[in-house]
Amino acid sequence: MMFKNYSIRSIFFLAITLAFLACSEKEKKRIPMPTTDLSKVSLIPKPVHTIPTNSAFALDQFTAIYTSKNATGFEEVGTFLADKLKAKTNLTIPVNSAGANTVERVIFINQSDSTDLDSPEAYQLYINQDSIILNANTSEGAFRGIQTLRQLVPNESNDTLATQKIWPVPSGKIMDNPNFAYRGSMLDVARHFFSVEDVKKYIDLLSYYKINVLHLHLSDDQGWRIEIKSWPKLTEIGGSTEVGGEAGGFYTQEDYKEIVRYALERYMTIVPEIDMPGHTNAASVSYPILNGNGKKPELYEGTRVGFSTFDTHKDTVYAFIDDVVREISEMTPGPYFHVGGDESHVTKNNDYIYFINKVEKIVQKYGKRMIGWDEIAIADVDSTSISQWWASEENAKKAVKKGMKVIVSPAKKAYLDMQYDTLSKFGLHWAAYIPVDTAYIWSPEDYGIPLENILGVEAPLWSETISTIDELEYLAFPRIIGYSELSWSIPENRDWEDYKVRLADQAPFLDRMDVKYYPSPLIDWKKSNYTYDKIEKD
Ligand code: TNX
Repeated sequence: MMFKNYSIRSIFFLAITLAFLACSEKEKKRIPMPTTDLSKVSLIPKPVHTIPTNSAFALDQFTAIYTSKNATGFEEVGTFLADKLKAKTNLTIPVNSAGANTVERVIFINQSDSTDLDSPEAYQLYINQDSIILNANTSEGAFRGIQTLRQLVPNESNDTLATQKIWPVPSGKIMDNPNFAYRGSMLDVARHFFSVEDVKKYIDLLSYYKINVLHLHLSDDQGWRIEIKSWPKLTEIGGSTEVGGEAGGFYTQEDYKEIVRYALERYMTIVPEIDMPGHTNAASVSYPILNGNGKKPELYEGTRVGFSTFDTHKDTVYAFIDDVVREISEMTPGPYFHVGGDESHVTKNNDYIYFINKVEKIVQKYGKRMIGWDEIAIADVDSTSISQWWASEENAKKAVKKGMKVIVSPAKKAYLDMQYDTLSKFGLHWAAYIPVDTAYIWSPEDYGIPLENILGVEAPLWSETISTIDELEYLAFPRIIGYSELSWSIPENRDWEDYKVRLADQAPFLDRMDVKYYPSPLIDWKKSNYTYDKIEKD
């Protein structure tokens, strides 16, 4: 029964494992395991199916990781897991080491060819007393699977079971795959700049919850944040300011590539956004020829929106956009380029339509799919372009009519920059106050957008009111954890009462990662008795 879904290759692989384990049988003493319940572990996002078998795998110093040979990316996934287990437990677990004769238990990360795992991110976890087998058809699926495994490892060892420290991993079977392919967060690095280190920390936290897209809002009225070699003043001038008159900043192309590389290592796609034709003051101050609002552009450090626009009729503007899209696309392996398109209040309607039509062609010329805020659906956009619905239901309907996919980001529910309540230290409240329960209790499926048009969910974090990583974390956590579940887990597996207990159990992880989350009074946070040295980050 347990092995019903195994492919021939998996069975062969398993046979080798069992033979290997049998060899070490002599020295092996089976450690009595506590009774467990895999279905009660606080996993977020909740997997599709969980079947407990009430025993445990004894993770300890005699455990080793093996991965499928010649399967691209699998060994790296194994090494990633070993690093994270080291940070959590201080165990040094070898990966694919030959002749480790002290090994008593194994974690196999196995490339399967099972048709049950047809979505690229699907995985199955079989946790037995002596082995954990993680099956996935792709290394991406294996990567999602090891996030589940990380969450299954207890925060503390059980020191009464044997002479060595043991982390009992509850046994059973998990079968899982995502509800939506696009599970994103957006970070506005334009209103306030965030360093490469800050962005990496955010990426690492997001990937633990299986979020697979980070959308970077790289330009706005207050700042231009990405080096463009053919237009150097964008960062020299446009990158020098931010909201509130602080120093600004920008990513060099090397910085951006490093962010992309770090994200890719976590199977996360970076979506670059250059917001236009509005929200372009920083570009127009750098190169006034781009400006279309009839005024002399000046550096801007306030928070008003909707006053800037490119001149949509100048060839130079499109030559400029061609260069920008080309340079950024060359550094971006992901399939998307976000052109913004929101709140262009001083661009005439016809000019806006003309502009988006032309920019879509440029994006396609460089092999990318265009994403834009919901307003872009009023232009003659292609069905391959994507609308990010944040405000207007009418625009969302137009997008669906055009056969476009939609990213669901309703400001009233999914905006991470909205305050939790009237006492919140940071954030705005123009759309709503969004306490932790409101952020979770809604369904992307229930907004009248046909299921086949929903690409996924994204939670944007605008940065008018935040300028440090601590402030970023205060607004993003814990709400982003809920959005991960809204985009990964099926509706039947989403329930606030159940979720809030699982969320409470995230506290030890968040504390270990030094995340300054908002300790919402709606959650009975698990007290963290984390004692292990904080030097190494999980
Ligand atoms: C609206 S949402 C904006 C942003 C602001 C945000 C503040 C959207 C597409 N545009 O320019 O930063 O509100 O919440």
